[in-house]
Amino acid sequence: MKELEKQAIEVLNNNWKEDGGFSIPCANLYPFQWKWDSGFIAIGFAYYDMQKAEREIATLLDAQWDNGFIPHIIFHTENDSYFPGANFHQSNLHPLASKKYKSTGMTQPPVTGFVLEEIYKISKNKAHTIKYIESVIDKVYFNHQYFYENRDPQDEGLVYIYHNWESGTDNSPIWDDIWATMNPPEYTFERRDTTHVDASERPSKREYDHYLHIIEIAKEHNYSDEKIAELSPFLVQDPLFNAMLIKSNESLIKLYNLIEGNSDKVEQLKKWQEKSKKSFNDKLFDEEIGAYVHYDLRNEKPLRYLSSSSFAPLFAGLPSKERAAKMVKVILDKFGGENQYLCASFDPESERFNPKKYWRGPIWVNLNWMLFYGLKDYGYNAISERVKEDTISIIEKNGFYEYFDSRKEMHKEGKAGYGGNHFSWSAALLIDMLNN
Ligand code: 2M8
Repeated sequence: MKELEKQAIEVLNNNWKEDGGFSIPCANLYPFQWKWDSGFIAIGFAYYDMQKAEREIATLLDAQWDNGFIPHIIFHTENDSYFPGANFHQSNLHPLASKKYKSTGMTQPPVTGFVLEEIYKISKNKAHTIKYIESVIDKVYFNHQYFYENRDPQDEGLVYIYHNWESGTDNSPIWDDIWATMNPPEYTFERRDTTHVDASERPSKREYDHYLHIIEIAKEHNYSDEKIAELSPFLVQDPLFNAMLIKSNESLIKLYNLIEGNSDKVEQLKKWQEKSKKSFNDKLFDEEIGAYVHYDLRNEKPLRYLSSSSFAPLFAGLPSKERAAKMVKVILDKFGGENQYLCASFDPESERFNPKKYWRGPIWVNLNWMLFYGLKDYGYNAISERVKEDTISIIEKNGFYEYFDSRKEMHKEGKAGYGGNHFSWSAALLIDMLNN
């Protein structure tokens, strides 16, 4: 085993909380369980400790609400190193919220379905793993049902997110267009993130005002989906989020086919899938840009920007071969210059690009991981390998950071890793890439 893989295992083991049966993304900065982090982390565990992989997902699913919703943060412990915490979010306002766990009232990209399939592929004891999957898969199905029944007001097969934190790409420049339509009050609160990480690498105070304001609106209506759809100033169909749902639908179909007696669920999943795939391609592909873009459902217009989310649909097999070829050209022309590591999280040619600031430009390992597999699936082996080699290289040079500068010259001194260090999904997905 490579030294780097050993280090990755150490990062994961240190972030594991045995009592609660879950992992934190990173000490101090993110001291609870996050939904999509958990999925990526479980993939890493599956290579060397299947029991932890299983518990990670089981714990997440244990926090599911009675309407199928799975929250984005589960506050397993009291910890004031993070803001906004459980007391701010007040998930108990929703009548169907979990009585066992405090959480947020928003969600994150639905990765859990495809994570189960990944775990199954990695498993050396398939008979055991399929039994485990059988014990949890209905909860994931119920979560997809929640999305289709509550987050798709125009019955398009595309679900909305109502908060930038639901996208996972928190302060993406794409959201600037939405902030320009809002004028929230200047709230008084104490940020904790900027006590752990340099403020130049995190969102601004004014951005946080917007983030909190949307939650205040949702809270005023007890996190009612109907009211949120009617009133939230942020209502977006996100290509990353929807691609994750579609990818997970596909995995659920495959896994249910391995378990007897689920033909009704498979039929329903196929129906969702057909509609979702069609709308996704009809509505979210931008021919001029040559990739997928977000759609602002509140203001009824596309948000025409290139970001790493624009390429995530490759991972879900969504674009036709012709479209995939266009996307690859865009990746190489705009993100893949010889002085750049792949793949920046936002268009490096845009004036909104900032290579140090969180989701406004830096490289993220989870998005690279999807790109690596997506490109490989479409037969772009050389560029897929480049994404993998670049990912390994930036971690080797800097450590297991949360995000990385895309400019090669910045890596010479090994100080081009930003945000939190010893970050779980950077470690987990590196383990996967090293084994593929
Ligand atoms: C970041 O988001 C949290 C809020 O959810 C934060 O900044 O406080 C994002 O990168 C998100 O995608 C990630 O899941 C989370 C934990 O790693 O951190």
